[in-house]
Parts: sequence; C-alpha cells; structure tokens
Amino acid sequence: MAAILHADFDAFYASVEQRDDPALRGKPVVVGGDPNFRGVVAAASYEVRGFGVRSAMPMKTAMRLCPHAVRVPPRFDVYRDISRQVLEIFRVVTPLVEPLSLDEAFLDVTNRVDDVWTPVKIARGLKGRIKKRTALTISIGVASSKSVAKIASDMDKPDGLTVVAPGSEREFLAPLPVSRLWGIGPKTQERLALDKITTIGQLVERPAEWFAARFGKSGPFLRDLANGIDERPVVVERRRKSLSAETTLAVDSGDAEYLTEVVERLSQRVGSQLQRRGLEGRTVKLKLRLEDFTTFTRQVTLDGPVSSPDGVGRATTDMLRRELAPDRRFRLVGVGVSGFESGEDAEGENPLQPRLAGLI
Ligand code: DCP
Ligand code: MG
Ligand code: MG
Repeated sequence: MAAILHADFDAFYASVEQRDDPALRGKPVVVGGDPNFRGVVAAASYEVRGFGVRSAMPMKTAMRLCPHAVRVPPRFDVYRDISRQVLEIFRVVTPLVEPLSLDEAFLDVTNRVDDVWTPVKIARGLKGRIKKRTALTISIGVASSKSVAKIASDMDKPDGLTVVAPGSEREFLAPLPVSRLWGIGPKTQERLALDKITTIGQLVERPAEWFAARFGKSGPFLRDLANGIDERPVVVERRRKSLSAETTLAVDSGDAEYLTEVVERLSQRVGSQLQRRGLEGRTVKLKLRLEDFTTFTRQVTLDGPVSSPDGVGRATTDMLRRELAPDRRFRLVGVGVSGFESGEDAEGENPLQPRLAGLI
C-alpha cells in the first residue's frame, strides 16, 4: 500500500509577510496588487478570510469586504527561497518529491515506512522541522493516493495533520462536496446539483455507465477518484514545457509605443528566465486580450532557437505590430516561449541522501 503525503503551507504569502513584519501578526492581511490598478488578491491571511476575502478576488472587492485590511505587495524571491528550503527538507526523507507550486508538494514515502517510522510520524517530523527552519506552519494530508492526500491536507488548516487510513478512503470522502475532487469545477458542480448530487458519497452511488455518459472519456478516472482510488505516481521529473509572463494593463490601451514597451518588458522577463534555466525555445507566443475580454494568441516558430531577451522581444514586437489597429484597445498582454530543445529540470536533482534520522 502506497503512503503519500501532500504538504501545503497555510496562507503562504500572507504568513510569510506576517512572519517578517511582527506588526502584521494577528491582523487581516492581503498580499497582492494595488486595487487602483486592478490588483488581485494572491493570498489572504486567516484573519481576513473571516470577512469573506479569498485568493483571486479583485483587490477592490477585498478592501470593500474588509476596509481595515493591510495590503502588502508580494515578494516572490522570498517565497521562492522558502520553497527551495522546504523541498530540501522533504528530500531528506525521500527523493520522490513532486512540487505542485511554490507552497505545496507530494511526497511518496512508501519505501521509508517501517514499524518505527509510520507515515504519521514522518509527517509530524516534517512539520516540526519546517516550523523550526522557516517559522511557518504547513498542513499535511497522509493517504494511500495523491488525490486523497491532497484533499486531506486541506481538512484541518492551519497547522493541520489529517490521516486517512488505508481502507477508509470512501468513508472519508463520502460527506465532502463534489468540488473537492480534481476536475470538478463550479460548472460541473452546478450540473451535478441539478441531479441532486452534492456530496462525493452521492456521486459514487451512480453506476459506471452513468459516469461514462456524463463525463465521457474522463468518466472512469473520476469514478475512481470518487472511490478514493488514484494510481497516479508521484512524478519527480517534470520538465518545463513553456515559460511565460503576462500582465493586465492599468488602463486599456491601443497606444503603439506603450504596448511595445510592455511587450518588451515581458519579453525581457521571459528571456532572462530562459537564460537562467539554460533553455532555448523555437516557438514564441504573444497573448492579447481586448477590452471586451476577447482573448487570442499569435505565435511564430523560428528557424533557429531563441534564448535571449532581445530575441524574444524581436519576435513578439513583430507580432504586436501586426495586431495594432486604430479602434483596438488591449486589456492584457502576455509573452511565452515553448518548444524547448535542451533543458534543465528544475526540481529533478537530489543532492541529499535520504536520512530519516535527520528529522528528529
Ligand atoms: N496564489 C496566487 N493566486 C491564487 C492562488 C494562490 O498568487 N489565485 C499564491 C498565494 C498563496 C500561494 O499561491 O499564498 C499558495 O496558494 P494556496 O492555494 O496554497 O493558498 P494559501 O497557501 O494562501 O492558503 P491555504 O492555507 O488555504 O493553503
Ligand atoms: Mg497553501
Ligand atoms: Mg497550495
């Protein structure tokens, strides 16, 4: 039986800001962009969540819900460093670590488990080590699969530890809303509600044919997930397929000079990331969103690979020029590069030998 951990920091960006500025502790904190420039909430501290503030909400809405909230701009470099530190701690336990984002990862500890080191004990050890090293709390879910572990890590936040014993997956999932399952978004949730299906328990009562009819090709997978079955392995190497950056403009604009400047800045950002990672791509993409939210992309495949900020900039500004028109105003622009020929694997290497004793 596999033993999978899913670890996820609590209110990550917001907790880091509270850690580094004692004046913010115990206060409603939102991390994100300026409300006057269409800023969005990246992270909401637990204090501000009581007011209904959530990630991805416009900052304007957040400040209306909680006018005394303190807004802090994000510090990605700091978050990235913490993320690296924690991955190192994870890799002391097992090389089988799959990062999902800066603040979360799966660990396959199956081969590390014995009579003394139960999965729960490993999870407790990790939580303690991370708290000591970063002064932050992380919540962990322990289960026999990725899907259940991920759902479990969210059950007891903040500073949670939720264990789903092998064999009790169905029982654990049954009372939870269907939206907890991978791939069930708000639309699917609404459609299921029309059939009086709101919990995972109600979903699993449906026969296989119903799943196939309702969800097509992904029917069997979803049915498995609802039953607590998920055979997907923890994947250590995940080669990056593309690099991109985008920005919503402060004001919709059709101004050629301004737009070119923005596209060049994004190209610089993507290009320098390419260089930092030693990547070369052949496909350069420009993403555009008009003021009416119509979104489209233009892309070009180059004769030779591109790896420099200027190379990316030449390709994107060319494409931009062709899209400019007197009556066209843009709301968002983005730049991306894909089609890599060589490449690193950011998270693949494991310099540390697994050493469980290091956890205590
Ligand atoms: N994030 C973001 N935009 C989003 C969601 C998240 O920029 N729409 C960033 C900020 C979060 C971090 O990613 O702090 C981690 O995302 P999580 O979904 O794990 O959310 P939190 O860690 O903030 O809270 P939780 O305690 O619920 O995990
Ligand atoms: Mg989190
Ligand atoms: Mg997360």
